[in-house]
Amino acid sequence: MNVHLVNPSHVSFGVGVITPRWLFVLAAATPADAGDPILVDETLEVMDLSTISPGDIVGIGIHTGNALRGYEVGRAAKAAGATVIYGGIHATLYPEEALDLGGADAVVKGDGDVIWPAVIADARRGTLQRIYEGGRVDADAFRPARWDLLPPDRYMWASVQTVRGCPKHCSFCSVWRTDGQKPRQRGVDSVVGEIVELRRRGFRFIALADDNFYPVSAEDLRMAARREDPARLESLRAIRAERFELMDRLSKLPRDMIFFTQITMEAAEDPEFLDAMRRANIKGALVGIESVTAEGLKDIYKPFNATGDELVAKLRAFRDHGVHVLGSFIFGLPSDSPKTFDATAALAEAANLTFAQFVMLTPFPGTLDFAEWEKTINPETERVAGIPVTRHWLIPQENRPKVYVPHPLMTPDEIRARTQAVWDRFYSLPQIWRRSKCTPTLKARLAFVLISKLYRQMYANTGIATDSARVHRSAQWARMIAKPCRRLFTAPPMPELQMPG
Ligand code: B12
Ligand code: SF4
Repeated sequence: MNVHLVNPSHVSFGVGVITPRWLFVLAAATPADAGDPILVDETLEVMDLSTISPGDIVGIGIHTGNALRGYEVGRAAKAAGATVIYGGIHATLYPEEALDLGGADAVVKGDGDVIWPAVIADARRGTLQRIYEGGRVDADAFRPARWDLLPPDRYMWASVQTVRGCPKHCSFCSVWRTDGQKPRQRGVDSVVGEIVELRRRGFRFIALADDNFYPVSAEDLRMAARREDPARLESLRAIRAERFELMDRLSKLPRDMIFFTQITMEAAEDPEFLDAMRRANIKGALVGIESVTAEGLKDIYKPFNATGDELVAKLRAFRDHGVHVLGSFIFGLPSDSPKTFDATAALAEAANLTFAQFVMLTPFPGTLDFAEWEKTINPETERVAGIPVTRHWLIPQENRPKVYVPHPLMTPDEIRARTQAVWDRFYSLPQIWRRSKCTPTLKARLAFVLISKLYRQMYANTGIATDSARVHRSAQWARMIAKPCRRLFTAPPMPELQMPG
Protein backbone atom coordinates (compact mmCIF):
# COMPACT_ATOMS: atom_id res chain seq x y z
CA MET A 1 0.00 0.00 0.00
CA ASN A 2 1.35 3.42 -0.98
CA VAL A 3 0.26 6.85 0.17
CA HIS A 4 0.18 9.43 -2.64
CA LEU A 5 -0.21 13.14 -1.91
CA VAL A 6 -1.32 15.19 -4.89
CA ASN A 7 -1.27 18.94 -5.44
CA PRO A 8 -3.53 19.29 -8.49
CA SER A 9 -3.07 21.87 -11.23
CA HIS A 10 -4.56 22.30 -14.67
CA VAL A 11 -1.34 23.88 -15.91
CA SER A 12 2.18 22.50 -15.44
CA PHE A 13 5.39 24.48 -15.91
CA GLY A 14 8.05 21.80 -15.37
CA VAL A 15 9.55 24.03 -12.70
CA GLY A 16 7.79 25.51 -9.66
CA VAL A 17 8.26 28.94 -8.14
CA ILE A 18 7.34 28.04 -4.55
CA THR A 19 7.04 24.62 -2.94
CA PRO A 20 3.43 23.74 -2.05
CA ARG A 21 4.10 23.40 1.65
CA TRP A 22 1.15 21.23 2.56
CA LEU A 23 2.63 18.28 0.59
CA PHE A 24 5.73 18.22 2.76
CA VAL A 25 3.83 18.86 6.00
CA LEU A 26 1.34 16.05 5.37
CA ALA A 27 4.27 13.84 4.39
CA ALA A 28 5.72 14.53 7.85
CA ALA A 29 2.37 13.63 9.43
CA THR A 30 2.16 10.34 7.50
CA PRO A 31 2.94 7.48 9.93
CA ALA A 32 6.32 5.84 9.33
CA ASP A 33 4.78 2.38 8.97
CA ALA A 34 2.82 3.60 5.91
CA GLY A 35 6.16 4.26 4.19
CA ASP A 36 7.33 7.49 2.57
CA PRO A 37 4.45 9.04 0.67
CA ILE A 38 4.78 9.64 -3.06
CA LEU A 39 4.49 13.38 -3.63
CA VAL A 40 2.94 14.69 -6.84
CA ASP A 41 2.90 18.38 -7.65
CA GLU A 42 1.00 18.95 -10.86
CA THR A 43 2.33 22.50 -11.18
CA LEU A 44 5.48 20.60 -12.27
CA GLU A 45 4.05 17.63 -14.22
CA VAL A 46 0.66 16.02 -14.69
CA MET A 47 0.11 13.03 -12.40
CA ASP A 48 0.91 9.63 -13.88
CA LEU A 49 -2.19 7.69 -12.85
CA SER A 50 -0.56 4.34 -13.64
CA THR A 51 1.48 4.73 -10.43
CA ILE A 52 -1.71 4.09 -8.41
CA SER A 53 -2.43 0.51 -7.38
CA PRO A 54 -5.65 -0.82 -5.87
CA GLY A 55 -5.60 -0.31 -2.09
CA ASP A 56 -3.37 2.80 -2.22
CA ILE A 57 -4.37 5.94 -0.34
CA VAL A 58 -4.50 9.13 -2.39
CA GLY A 59 -4.62 12.42 -0.44
CA ILE A 60 -5.55 15.46 -2.52
CA GLY A 61 -5.20 19.04 -1.24
CA ILE A 62 -7.42 21.63 -2.90
CA HIS A 63 -7.91 25.37 -2.84
CA THR A 64 -10.76 26.87 -4.82
CA GLY A 65 -8.72 27.53 -7.96
CA ASN A 66 -7.59 23.93 -8.40
CA ALA A 67 -10.64 22.10 -7.00
CA LEU A 68 -11.98 21.07 -10.41
CA ARG A 69 -8.71 19.46 -11.45
CA GLY A 70 -8.50 17.90 -7.98
CA TYR A 71 -11.88 16.24 -8.48
CA GLU A 72 -10.75 14.89 -11.84
CA VAL A 73 -7.67 13.33 -10.24
CA GLY A 74 -9.76 11.98 -7.35
CA ARG A 75 -12.26 10.27 -9.64
CA ALA A 76 -9.46 8.71 -11.68
CA ALA A 77 -7.69 7.53 -8.51
CA LYS A 78 -10.93 6.04 -7.23
CA ALA A 79 -11.44 4.24 -10.55
CA ALA A 80 -7.92 2.83 -10.15
CA GLY A 81 -8.98 1.27 -6.84
CA ALA A 82 -7.51 3.81 -4.41
CA THR A 83 -9.01 5.24 -1.24
CA VAL A 84 -9.38 8.95 -1.92
CA ILE A 85 -9.14 11.58 0.82
CA TYR A 86 -9.41 15.33 0.38
CA GLY A 87 -8.15 18.22 2.49
CA GLY A 88 -7.18 21.88 2.12
CA ILE A 89 -9.10 25.12 2.33
CA HIS A 90 -11.66 24.32 -0.36
CA ALA A 91 -12.44 20.86 0.99
CA THR A 92 -12.78 22.48 4.43
CA LEU A 93 -15.42 24.84 3.08
CA TYR A 94 -17.22 22.35 0.80
CA PRO A 95 -16.65 18.82 2.13
CA GLU A 96 -19.84 17.50 0.52
CA GLU A 97 -18.71 18.69 -2.89
CA ALA A 98 -15.56 16.54 -2.75
CA LEU A 99 -17.69 13.58 -1.70
CA ASP A 100 -20.21 14.16 -4.50
CA LEU A 101 -17.92 15.16 -7.35
CA GLY A 102 -14.39 14.10 -6.44
CA GLY A 103 -14.81 10.41 -5.72
CA ALA A 104 -13.87 11.08 -2.08
CA ASP A 105 -14.06 8.37 0.53
CA ALA A 106 -13.36 10.94 3.21
CA VAL A 107 -12.70 14.65 3.66
CA VAL A 108 -10.52 16.28 6.31
CA LYS A 109 -11.58 19.77 7.37
CA GLY A 110 -9.03 22.21 8.80
CA ASP A 111 -5.42 21.47 9.68
CA GLY A 112 -4.09 18.04 8.76
CA ASP A 113 -1.01 18.04 11.03
CA VAL A 114 -2.55 16.12 13.92
CA ILE A 115 -5.48 14.20 12.44
CA TRP A 116 -3.80 12.72 9.33
CA PRO A 117 -2.23 9.69 11.10
CA ALA A 118 -5.67 8.76 12.54
CA VAL A 119 -7.27 9.08 9.10
CA ILE A 120 -4.62 6.82 7.56
CA ALA A 121 -5.15 4.29 10.34
CA ASP A 122 -8.93 4.30 9.72
CA ALA A 123 -8.38 3.94 5.97
CA ARG A 124 -6.13 0.93 6.51
CA ARG A 125 -8.64 -0.66 8.88
CA GLY A 126 -11.52 0.07 6.51
CA THR A 127 -13.30 2.22 9.10
CA LEU A 128 -13.09 5.61 7.41
CA GLN A 129 -15.56 8.29 8.46
CA ARG A 130 -16.96 10.57 5.77
CA ILE A 131 -15.76 13.79 7.39
CA TYR A 132 -12.96 14.49 9.87
CA GLU A 133 -12.51 17.71 11.86
CA GLY A 134 -8.81 18.58 11.89
CA GLY A 135 -9.59 21.93 13.57
CA ARG A 136 -7.07 24.68 14.20
CA VAL A 137 -4.14 22.99 15.85
CA ASP A 138 -1.95 24.84 18.34
CA ALA A 139 1.25 26.28 16.95
CA ASP A 140 3.43 23.81 18.86
CA ALA A 141 1.64 20.93 17.08
CA PHE A 142 2.46 22.24 13.57
CA ARG A 143 4.51 19.61 11.80
CA PRO A 144 7.89 20.69 10.40
CA ALA A 145 7.97 19.72 6.71
CA ARG A 146 9.78 16.66 5.32
CA TRP A 147 12.27 18.39 3.07
CA ASP A 148 14.13 15.13 2.52
CA LEU A 149 11.31 14.28 0.08
CA LEU A 150 11.85 17.38 -2.04
CA PRO A 151 12.55 16.48 -5.68
CA PRO A 152 15.91 17.94 -6.72
CA ASP A 153 16.22 20.90 -9.10
CA ARG A 154 12.54 21.69 -9.36
CA TYR A 155 11.70 24.72 -7.20
CA MET A 156 13.05 28.25 -6.94
CA TRP A 157 11.84 29.00 -3.43
CA ALA A 158 11.05 26.71 -0.51
CA SER A 159 8.20 27.72 1.81
CA VAL A 160 8.30 27.75 5.60
CA GLN A 161 5.35 28.90 7.66
CA THR A 162 6.04 30.91 10.80
CA VAL A 163 2.51 32.03 11.77
CA ARG A 164 -1.02 31.01 10.86
CA GLY A 165 -4.07 33.26 11.20
CA CYS A 166 -4.58 37.00 10.82
CA PRO A 167 -6.24 39.48 13.20
CA LYS A 168 -7.69 41.61 10.36
CA HIS A 169 -11.00 41.02 8.60
CA CYS A 170 -10.73 42.00 4.94
CA SER A 171 -13.94 41.25 3.07
CA PHE A 172 -12.32 39.41 0.13
CA CYS A 173 -10.15 37.13 2.25
CA SER A 174 -11.05 33.85 3.94
CA VAL A 175 -7.92 33.48 6.06
CA TRP A 176 -9.25 35.18 9.20
CA ARG A 177 -12.38 33.03 9.08
CA THR A 178 -10.75 29.67 8.36
CA ASP A 179 -7.35 30.06 10.05
CA GLY A 180 -8.76 32.34 12.74
CA GLN A 181 -7.87 35.84 13.93
CA LYS A 182 -5.63 34.65 16.74
CA PRO A 183 -2.07 34.38 15.42
CA ARG A 184 -0.67 30.90 15.97
CA GLN A 185 3.05 31.47 15.96
CA ARG A 186 5.43 28.56 15.58
CA GLY A 187 8.37 28.20 17.95
CA VAL A 188 11.53 29.86 16.67
CA ASP A 189 13.65 26.69 16.89
CA SER A 190 11.22 24.72 14.79
CA VAL A 191 11.15 27.40 12.04
CA VAL A 192 14.90 27.96 12.02
CA GLY A 193 15.52 24.20 12.07
CA GLU A 194 13.63 23.84 8.79
CA ILE A 195 15.44 26.77 7.23
CA VAL A 196 18.83 25.38 8.21
CA GLU A 197 17.88 22.04 6.66
CA LEU A 198 16.84 23.77 3.45
CA ARG A 199 20.11 25.72 3.25
CA ARG A 200 22.04 22.49 3.80
CA ARG A 201 20.20 21.16 0.74
CA GLY A 202 21.08 24.16 -1.41
CA PHE A 203 18.04 26.42 -0.99
CA ARG A 204 18.83 29.99 -0.20
CA PHE A 205 15.52 31.60 -1.15
CA ILE A 206 12.77 31.01 1.40
CA ALA A 207 9.17 32.21 1.21
CA LEU A 208 7.72 32.65 4.67
CA ALA A 209 4.27 31.26 3.84
CA ASP A 210 2.45 33.35 6.41
CA ASP A 211 -0.91 35.01 6.24
CA ASN A 212 0.50 38.11 7.89
CA PHE A 213 4.08 38.34 9.15
CA TYR A 214 3.16 41.37 11.30
CA PRO A 215 0.35 40.05 13.49
CA VAL A 216 0.73 42.73 16.17
CA SER A 217 0.84 46.29 14.91
CA ALA A 218 2.06 49.39 16.75
CA GLU A 219 -1.56 50.57 16.79
CA ASP A 220 -2.69 47.29 18.41
CA LEU A 221 -0.16 47.90 21.17
CA ARG A 222 -1.29 51.50 21.67
CA MET A 223 -4.91 50.38 21.95
CA ALA A 224 -4.10 47.57 24.38
CA ALA A 225 -2.07 49.99 26.52
CA ARG A 226 -5.22 52.06 27.05
CA ARG A 227 -7.04 49.11 28.62
CA GLU A 228 -7.16 48.76 32.37
CA ASP A 229 -6.52 45.06 32.27
CA PRO A 230 -2.87 44.56 31.26
CA ALA A 231 -3.40 40.96 30.05
CA ARG A 232 -4.02 41.87 26.40
CA LEU A 233 -0.99 44.15 26.22
CA GLU A 234 1.20 41.45 27.75
CA SER A 235 0.06 38.81 25.31
CA LEU A 236 0.58 41.13 22.32
CA ARG A 237 4.03 42.06 23.58
CA ALA A 238 4.90 38.38 23.89
CA ILE A 239 3.89 37.73 20.28
CA ARG A 240 5.88 40.74 19.12
CA ALA A 241 8.94 39.71 21.16
CA GLU A 242 8.85 36.29 19.53
CA ARG A 243 8.81 37.93 16.06
CA PHE A 244 11.96 39.84 16.98
CA GLU A 245 13.56 36.68 18.34
CA LEU A 246 12.84 34.92 15.05
CA MET A 247 14.26 37.77 12.99
CA ASP A 248 17.32 37.89 15.21
CA ARG A 249 17.94 34.19 14.56
CA LEU A 250 17.42 34.65 10.82
CA SER A 251 20.01 37.41 10.85
CA LYS A 252 22.58 34.86 12.07
CA LEU A 253 22.09 32.55 9.09
CA PRO A 254 24.47 32.65 6.11
CA ARG A 255 24.19 36.07 4.50
CA ASP A 256 23.32 34.62 1.11
CA MET A 257 19.92 33.53 2.46
CA ILE A 258 17.02 35.64 1.28
CA PHE A 259 13.51 35.68 2.69
CA PHE A 260 10.20 36.85 1.31
CA THR A 261 6.97 37.26 3.25
CA GLN A 262 3.41 38.64 3.22
CA ILE A 263 2.75 41.60 5.47
CA THR A 264 0.29 44.41 6.07
CA MET A 265 1.23 47.97 5.24
CA GLU A 266 1.03 48.86 8.94
CA ALA A 267 4.60 47.65 9.36
CA ALA A 268 5.72 50.78 7.51
CA GLU A 269 4.95 52.78 10.68
CA ASP A 270 7.21 50.57 12.74
CA PRO A 271 10.85 51.38 11.91
CA GLU A 272 12.10 49.05 14.65
CA PHE A 273 10.31 46.15 12.95
CA LEU A 274 11.52 47.16 9.49
CA ASP A 275 15.09 47.41 10.79
CA ALA A 276 14.78 43.90 12.19
CA MET A 277 13.48 42.70 8.83
CA ARG A 278 16.46 44.25 7.10
CA ARG A 279 18.89 42.56 9.51
CA ALA A 280 17.05 39.25 8.97
CA ASN A 281 17.53 39.60 5.21
CA ILE A 282 13.78 39.63 4.57
CA LYS A 283 14.30 41.29 1.25
CA GLY A 284 10.80 41.16 -0.15
CA ALA A 285 7.22 41.30 0.99
CA LEU A 286 3.85 40.98 -0.64
CA VAL A 287 1.87 43.96 0.62
CA GLY A 288 -1.89 43.99 0.08
CA ILE A 289 -2.37 47.54 -1.21
CA GLU A 290 -5.65 46.45 -2.84
CA SER A 291 -7.00 49.90 -3.73
CA VAL A 292 -5.58 53.37 -4.22
CA THR A 293 -8.81 55.09 -3.20
CA ALA A 294 -10.37 55.61 0.22
CA GLU A 295 -13.72 54.39 -1.15
CA GLY A 296 -12.09 51.21 -2.42
CA LEU A 297 -10.55 50.49 0.97
CA LYS A 298 -13.93 51.05 2.59
CA ASP A 299 -15.48 48.56 0.15
CA ILE A 300 -13.18 45.83 1.44
CA TYR A 301 -12.94 46.69 5.16
CA LYS A 302 -9.29 47.64 5.01
CA PRO A 303 -9.25 51.02 6.75
CA PHE A 304 -5.72 50.55 8.03
CA ASN A 305 -4.30 51.02 4.52
CA ALA A 306 -3.29 54.47 3.36
CA THR A 307 -4.01 56.37 0.15
CA GLY A 308 -2.38 59.24 -1.77
CA ASP A 309 1.01 60.61 -0.69
CA GLU A 310 0.83 58.74 2.60
CA LEU A 311 0.51 55.48 0.69
CA VAL A 312 3.52 56.29 -1.47
CA ALA A 313 5.52 57.21 1.64
CA LYS A 314 4.60 53.98 3.40
CA LEU A 315 5.52 51.79 0.48
CA ARG A 316 8.78 53.64 0.06
CA ALA A 317 9.51 53.09 3.78
CA PHE A 318 9.77 49.35 3.07
CA ARG A 319 12.16 50.00 0.25
CA ASP A 320 14.20 52.41 2.39
CA HIS A 321 14.70 49.50 4.80
CA GLY A 322 15.84 47.19 2.04
CA VAL A 323 12.50 45.38 1.70
CA HIS A 324 11.31 45.15 -1.92
CA VAL A 325 7.55 45.33 -2.27
CA LEU A 326 5.37 43.09 -4.41
CA GLY A 327 2.27 45.25 -4.40
CA SER A 328 -1.02 43.43 -4.73
CA PHE A 329 -4.00 45.33 -6.16
CA ILE A 330 -7.64 44.39 -6.75
CA PHE A 331 -9.65 45.72 -9.69
CA GLY A 332 -13.41 45.64 -10.04
CA LEU A 333 -14.33 47.04 -6.62
CA PRO A 334 -17.76 48.72 -6.63
CA SER A 335 -16.22 52.18 -6.29
CA ASP A 336 -13.67 51.65 -9.10
CA SER A 337 -14.04 53.68 -12.28
CA PRO A 338 -12.05 53.70 -15.53
CA LYS A 339 -9.78 56.29 -13.89
CA THR A 340 -8.80 53.88 -11.11
CA PHE A 341 -6.71 51.77 -13.50
CA ASP A 342 -4.47 54.67 -14.54
CA ALA A 343 -4.23 55.94 -10.99
CA THR A 344 -3.14 52.49 -9.83
CA ALA A 345 -0.51 52.11 -12.53
CA ALA A 346 0.84 55.58 -11.70
CA LEU A 347 0.92 54.79 -7.98
CA ALA A 348 2.78 51.54 -8.59
CA GLU A 349 5.43 53.52 -10.45
CA ALA A 350 5.63 56.38 -7.93
CA ALA A 351 5.88 54.06 -4.94
CA ASN A 352 8.92 52.28 -6.30
CA LEU A 353 7.34 48.83 -6.27
CA THR A 354 9.65 46.08 -7.46
CA PHE A 355 6.87 43.72 -8.53
CA ALA A 356 3.10 44.07 -8.68
CA GLN A 357 0.06 41.90 -9.29
CA PHE A 358 -3.31 43.17 -10.40
CA VAL A 359 -6.08 40.71 -9.64
CA MET A 360 -9.74 40.99 -10.53
CA LEU A 361 -12.17 40.86 -7.65
CA THR A 362 -13.14 37.22 -7.26
CA PRO A 363 -15.68 36.14 -4.66
CA PHE A 364 -13.77 33.33 -2.94
CA PRO A 365 -15.90 31.06 -0.77
CA GLY A 366 -15.56 31.61 2.94
CA THR A 367 -15.30 35.39 2.50
CA LEU A 368 -17.80 38.11 3.43
CA ASP A 369 -17.81 39.21 -0.22
CA PHE A 370 -18.85 35.73 -1.32
CA ALA A 371 -21.70 35.55 1.19
CA GLU A 372 -23.06 38.92 0.01
CA TRP A 373 -22.66 38.11 -3.67
CA GLU A 374 -24.20 34.65 -3.37
CA LYS A 375 -27.39 36.23 -2.02
CA THR A 376 -27.77 38.29 -5.21
CA ILE A 377 -27.53 35.34 -7.63
CA ASN A 378 -30.34 33.07 -8.74
CA PRO A 379 -28.63 29.66 -9.05
CA GLU A 380 -31.38 28.39 -11.34
CA THR A 381 -31.01 31.03 -14.02
CA GLU A 382 -27.48 32.36 -13.65
CA ARG A 383 -25.47 29.49 -15.03
CA VAL A 384 -22.48 28.94 -17.29
CA ALA A 385 -22.05 25.55 -18.96
CA GLY A 386 -24.98 24.41 -16.83
CA ILE A 387 -23.25 25.31 -13.56
CA PRO A 388 -24.48 28.07 -11.23
CA VAL A 389 -21.97 30.94 -11.24
CA THR A 390 -22.01 30.73 -7.45
CA ARG A 391 -20.01 27.52 -7.97
CA HIS A 392 -17.67 29.18 -10.47
CA TRP A 393 -14.74 26.88 -9.64
CA LEU A 394 -16.72 23.97 -11.15
CA ILE A 395 -17.07 25.67 -14.53
CA PRO A 396 -14.51 24.26 -16.99
CA GLN A 397 -11.49 26.59 -17.30
CA GLU A 398 -12.22 27.50 -20.93
CA ASN A 399 -15.75 28.70 -20.12
CA ARG A 400 -15.04 30.16 -16.71
CA PRO A 401 -15.92 33.86 -16.54
CA LYS A 402 -13.11 36.18 -15.47
CA VAL A 403 -15.28 38.63 -13.54
CA TYR A 404 -18.28 37.65 -11.44
CA VAL A 405 -19.43 40.62 -9.43
CA PRO A 406 -21.56 42.98 -11.53
CA HIS A 407 -20.06 46.46 -11.60
CA PRO A 408 -22.14 49.65 -11.53
CA LEU A 409 -20.06 51.36 -14.26
CA MET A 410 -18.02 48.83 -16.23
CA THR A 411 -18.76 45.61 -18.12
CA PRO A 412 -16.76 42.48 -17.22
CA ASP A 413 -14.90 42.77 -20.54
CA GLU A 414 -13.93 46.34 -19.81
CA ILE A 415 -12.59 45.42 -16.35
CA ARG A 416 -10.63 42.51 -17.81
CA ALA A 417 -9.19 44.55 -20.69
CA ARG A 418 -8.23 47.45 -18.44
CA THR A 419 -6.64 45.06 -15.92
CA GLN A 420 -4.66 43.45 -18.73
CA ALA A 421 -3.51 46.90 -19.87
CA VAL A 422 -2.18 47.72 -16.40
CA TRP A 423 -0.22 44.43 -16.34
CA ASP A 424 1.12 45.29 -19.81
CA ARG A 425 2.15 48.76 -18.69
CA PHE A 426 3.82 47.65 -15.44
CA TYR A 427 5.65 44.78 -17.14
CA SER A 428 6.61 46.62 -20.34
CA LEU A 429 10.28 46.22 -21.13
CA PRO A 430 11.25 49.87 -20.51
CA GLN A 431 9.51 49.80 -17.12
CA ILE A 432 11.11 46.52 -16.09
CA TRP A 433 14.49 47.81 -17.22
CA ARG A 434 14.02 50.96 -15.13
CA ARG A 435 13.11 48.88 -12.07
CA SER A 436 16.03 46.53 -12.66
CA LYS A 437 18.33 49.34 -11.48
CA CYS A 438 17.73 48.00 -7.98
CA THR A 439 20.17 45.18 -8.78
CA PRO A 440 23.95 45.62 -8.62
CA THR A 441 25.31 44.24 -11.91
CA LEU A 442 24.35 43.98 -15.57
CA LYS A 443 23.99 40.22 -15.17
CA ALA A 444 21.63 40.73 -12.25
CA ARG A 445 19.64 43.26 -14.26
CA LEU A 446 19.17 40.77 -17.05
CA ALA A 447 18.10 38.15 -14.53
CA PHE A 448 15.62 40.63 -13.10
CA VAL A 449 14.10 41.15 -16.56
CA LEU A 450 13.76 37.41 -17.08
CA ILE A 451 12.11 36.87 -13.72
CA SER A 452 9.73 39.79 -14.20
CA LYS A 453 8.62 38.35 -17.53
CA LEU A 454 8.22 34.88 -16.04
CA TYR A 455 6.15 36.23 -13.18
CA ARG A 456 3.89 38.06 -15.60
CA GLN A 457 3.34 34.98 -17.77
CA MET A 458 2.72 32.64 -14.86
CA TYR A 459 0.39 34.83 -12.85
CA ALA A 460 -1.28 37.23 -15.28
CA ASN A 461 -1.90 35.76 -18.69
CA THR A 462 -3.12 32.40 -17.51
CA GLY A 463 -5.64 34.11 -15.23
CA ILE A 464 -6.87 37.04 -17.30
CA ALA A 465 -6.75 35.91 -20.92
CA THR A 466 -10.09 34.86 -22.34
CA ASP A 467 -8.91 32.87 -25.33
CA SER A 468 -7.38 29.49 -24.68
CA ALA A 469 -4.74 29.99 -27.42
CA ARG A 470 -3.27 32.87 -25.45
CA VAL A 471 -3.36 30.91 -22.20
CA HIS A 472 -1.62 28.03 -23.96
CA ARG A 473 1.06 30.31 -25.45
CA SER A 474 1.67 31.88 -22.06
CA ALA A 475 2.08 28.53 -20.36
CA GLN A 476 4.45 27.34 -23.12
CA TRP A 477 6.52 30.47 -22.81
CA ALA A 478 6.64 30.22 -19.02
CA ARG A 479 7.67 26.57 -19.32
CA MET A 480 10.53 27.57 -21.57
CA ILE A 481 12.00 30.29 -19.38
CA ALA A 482 11.23 28.67 -16.02
CA LYS A 483 14.23 26.32 -16.18
CA PRO A 484 16.92 28.95 -16.81
CA CYS A 485 15.22 31.17 -14.22
CA ARG A 486 15.41 28.44 -11.60
CA ARG A 487 19.17 28.23 -12.05
CA LEU A 488 19.39 31.83 -10.85
CA PHE A 489 18.07 30.69 -7.48
CA THR A 490 20.32 27.74 -6.78
CA ALA A 491 23.23 27.75 -4.33
CA PRO A 492 25.90 25.25 -3.40
CA PRO A 493 24.57 23.02 -0.59
CA MET A 494 25.98 23.65 2.89
CA PRO A 495 25.72 20.20 4.50
CA GLU A 496 27.76 21.30 7.52
CA LEU A 497 25.58 24.28 8.42
CA GLN A 498 24.67 24.40 12.14
CA MET A 499 21.69 26.02 13.88
CA PRO A 500 22.55 29.66 14.60
CA GLY A 501 22.41 31.17 18.08
C1 B12 B 1 1.83 31.10 0.73
C2 B12 B 1 0.54 31.33 -0.03
C3 B12 B 1 0.62 31.62 -1.37
C4 B12 B 1 1.95 31.68 -2.11
C5 B12 B 1 2.57 30.34 -2.39
C6 B12 B 1 1.69 29.28 -2.96
C7 B12 B 1 2.40 27.94 -2.89
N1 B12 B 1 2.95 27.46 -3.96
O1 B12 B 1 2.45 27.36 -1.84
C8 B12 B 1 1.58 32.53 -3.36
C9 B12 B 1 1.91 33.98 -3.03
C10 B12 B 1 2.27 32.18 -4.66
C11 B12 B 1 0.06 32.35 -3.41
C12 B12 B 1 -0.68 32.57 -4.54
C13 B12 B 1 -2.05 32.52 -4.56
N2 B12 B 1 -2.87 32.36 -3.51
CO1 B12 B 1 -2.27 31.88 -1.84
N3 B12 B 1 -1.84 31.52 0.01
C14 B12 B 1 -0.72 31.30 0.63
C15 B12 B 1 -0.98 31.10 2.12
C16 B12 B 1 -0.69 32.41 2.84
C17 B12 B 1 -0.25 29.98 2.85
C18 B12 B 1 -0.33 28.61 2.18
C19 B12 B 1 0.55 27.64 2.92
O2 B12 B 1 1.58 27.23 2.44
N4 B12 B 1 0.15 27.25 4.13
C20 B12 B 1 0.87 26.27 4.92
C21 B12 B 1 0.23 24.88 4.74
C22 B12 B 1 0.91 23.87 5.61
O3 B12 B 1 -1.12 25.02 5.15
P1 B12 B 1 -2.34 24.58 4.22
O4 B12 B 1 -1.98 24.71 2.81
O5 B12 B 1 -3.55 25.26 4.72
O6 B12 B 1 -2.45 23.02 4.53
C23 B12 B 1 -2.96 22.54 5.76
C24 B12 B 1 -4.46 22.22 5.73
O7 B12 B 1 -5.18 22.99 4.78
C25 B12 B 1 -4.53 20.77 5.49
N5 B12 B 1 -4.45 20.24 4.14
C26 B12 B 1 -4.08 20.83 2.98
N6 B12 B 1 -4.12 19.95 1.97
C27 B12 B 1 -4.50 18.78 2.47
C28 B12 B 1 -4.71 17.54 1.86
C29 B12 B 1 -5.12 16.46 2.66
C30 B12 B 1 -5.31 15.14 2.02
C31 B12 B 1 -5.34 16.64 4.05
C32 B12 B 1 -5.75 15.51 4.88
C33 B12 B 1 -5.14 17.88 4.64
C34 B12 B 1 -4.72 18.93 3.86
O8 B12 B 1 -3.39 20.30 6.19
C35 B12 B 1 -2.30 21.20 6.02
C36 B12 B 1 -1.48 21.19 7.28
O9 B12 B 1 -2.24 21.61 8.38
C37 B12 B 1 -2.51 30.78 2.09
C38 B12 B 1 -3.27 31.16 3.33
C39 B12 B 1 -3.56 29.98 4.18
N7 B12 B 1 -3.69 30.27 5.41
O10 B12 B 1 -3.68 28.86 3.73
C40 B12 B 1 -2.99 31.56 0.87
C41 B12 B 1 -4.20 31.06 0.12
C42 B12 B 1 -4.17 29.57 0.00
N8 B12 B 1 -4.05 31.68 -1.26
C43 B12 B 1 -5.13 32.06 -1.72
C44 B12 B 1 -5.24 32.64 -3.01
C45 B12 B 1 -6.62 33.19 -3.39
C46 B12 B 1 -4.15 32.72 -3.86
C47 B12 B 1 -4.15 33.28 -5.28
C48 B12 B 1 -5.32 32.86 -6.14
C49 B12 B 1 -4.01 34.78 -5.16
C50 B12 B 1 -4.18 35.50 -6.46
N9 B12 B 1 -5.32 36.12 -6.58
O11 B12 B 1 -3.33 35.46 -7.28
C51 B12 B 1 -2.82 32.70 -5.83
C52 B12 B 1 -3.06 31.35 -6.51
C53 B12 B 1 -1.81 30.64 -6.86
C54 B12 B 1 -2.09 29.25 -7.34
N10 B12 B 1 -2.48 29.09 -8.57
O12 B12 B 1 -1.97 28.33 -6.58
C55 B12 B 1 -6.32 31.81 -0.82
C56 B12 B 1 -7.14 30.62 -1.30
C57 B12 B 1 -8.61 30.84 -1.07
C58 B12 B 1 -9.37 29.69 -1.58
N11 B12 B 1 -10.62 29.60 -1.15
O13 B12 B 1 -8.92 28.90 -2.34
C59 B12 B 1 -5.61 31.64 0.55
C60 B12 B 1 -6.34 30.75 1.55
C61 B12 B 1 -5.42 33.06 1.13
C62 B12 B 1 -6.65 33.94 1.19
N12 B12 B 1 -6.40 35.20 1.04
O14 B12 B 1 -7.77 33.58 1.36
N13 B12 B 1 -0.42 31.94 -2.20
S1 SF4 C 1 -6.08 40.04 3.27
FE1 SF4 C 1 -4.25 39.90 4.53
S2 SF4 C 1 -4.63 41.41 6.16
FE2 SF4 C 1 -6.62 40.98 5.25
S3 SF4 C 1 -7.48 39.32 6.52
FE3 SF4 C 1 -6.46 38.36 4.74
S4 SF4 C 1 -4.40 37.86 5.50
FE4 SF4 C 1 -5.29 39.37 6.90
